[in-house]
Amino acid sequence: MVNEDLASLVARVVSETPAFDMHTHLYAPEMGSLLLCGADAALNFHYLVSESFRVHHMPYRKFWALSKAQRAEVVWNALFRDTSPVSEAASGVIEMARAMGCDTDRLTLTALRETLSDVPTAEYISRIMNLANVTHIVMTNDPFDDQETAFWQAMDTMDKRFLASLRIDRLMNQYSTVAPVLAGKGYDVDPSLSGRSIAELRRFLEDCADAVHPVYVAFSAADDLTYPEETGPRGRILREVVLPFCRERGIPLSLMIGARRRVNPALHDAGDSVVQADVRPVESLCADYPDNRFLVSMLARENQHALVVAARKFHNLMPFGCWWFVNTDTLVEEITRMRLELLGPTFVAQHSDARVLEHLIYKWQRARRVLTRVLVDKYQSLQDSGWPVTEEVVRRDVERLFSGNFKQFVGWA
Ligand code: FIX
Ligand code: ZN
Repeated sequence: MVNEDLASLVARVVSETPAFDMHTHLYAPEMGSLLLCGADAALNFHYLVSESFRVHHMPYRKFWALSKAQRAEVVWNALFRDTSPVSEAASGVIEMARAMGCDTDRLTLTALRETLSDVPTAEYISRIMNLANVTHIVMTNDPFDDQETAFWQAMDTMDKRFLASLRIDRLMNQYSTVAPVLAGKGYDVDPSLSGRSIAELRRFLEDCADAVHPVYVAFSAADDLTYPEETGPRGRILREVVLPFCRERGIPLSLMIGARRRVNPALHDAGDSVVQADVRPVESLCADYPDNRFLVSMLARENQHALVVAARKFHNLMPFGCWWFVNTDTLVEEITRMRLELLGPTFVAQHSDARVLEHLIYKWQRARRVLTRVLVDKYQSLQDSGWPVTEEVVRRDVERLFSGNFKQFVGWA
């Protein structure tokens, strides 16, 4: 039987401790329409879109030909009118509606539209961040997205709560398609990485970093990440460009492994899937590059244990968050328990992956509920063994899990 005092102490400290959201798809408000918010954006979230097809079975083309507002209605009807919203993403809508003051007893799409704002004013952003108790939001900044890079020169003057991360998926995974783009921008590179290509790719990364000051550099991979990687350009770009760049600038490299892209392209962003990957390339990178730091999240449930064990072996490896398909109540609990049991509170407990501003609310409320459950259990055992579990102790641990470990790892002051 859990001691009630301990349970409420932990719940209070977890809810009071601010989180540093180290991976999102949100953007500073100065970046205009890139920052999504409001009911229609929330209902167009790709998690909900893919779930809605299981109910309405609409032809894909017909769905995508609809306006954003019409698609929101289709999703609403499928997941909230014709079905009970019990899934993680659907129940998240209810949770955020309630936190924003909607009457969830008789929630309608109209009420949701009236309550959530489509315009991310400074006050609205502050309100959402306060509800989520999030102090900082790390964006995902793609140097090959022209809509985004148009804002990069002004990045220094933007809302300081939003920080950049340099997302180089296209450079790493589609080099042959970006080489001509880079050449067009004045970098002397070619698809076979000959001549000055390596030095010029380094210059490209330096220019990007000077513009956005990323807290880390990141790329995602499926199960094809090998190390050393001898075929294709990625291995060379990693060894000769990205790792030295990160090392010399003191920036960690974030690897997001296990996303199998466009398994069903007709679903657009909702069409990506999961694949079990090999943890050995991560171990080898950590071993061969002790002066580099690696943030790693893996998408497959089956990879979580090996990743945690790898983090016991390599202190330059920081497991982070419970990503996408493992960001469900059951799996977050399993993963968080496993990490605490094998690593103590030395990992990054969660990131939101929010695509719509209001997502911060339910994603963080849930992260807090699960962490509370797990910590109460762990502290109860300690207390039963006579170890003093004070508020100070709980606060220190939760602060590390929600922000301190990340800040220390990226050297963020
Ligand atoms: O690669 C990523 O950063 C993923 O999080 C996204 O691609 C994905 O679409 C997503 O939003 C998952 O939560
Ligand atoms: Zn993401």
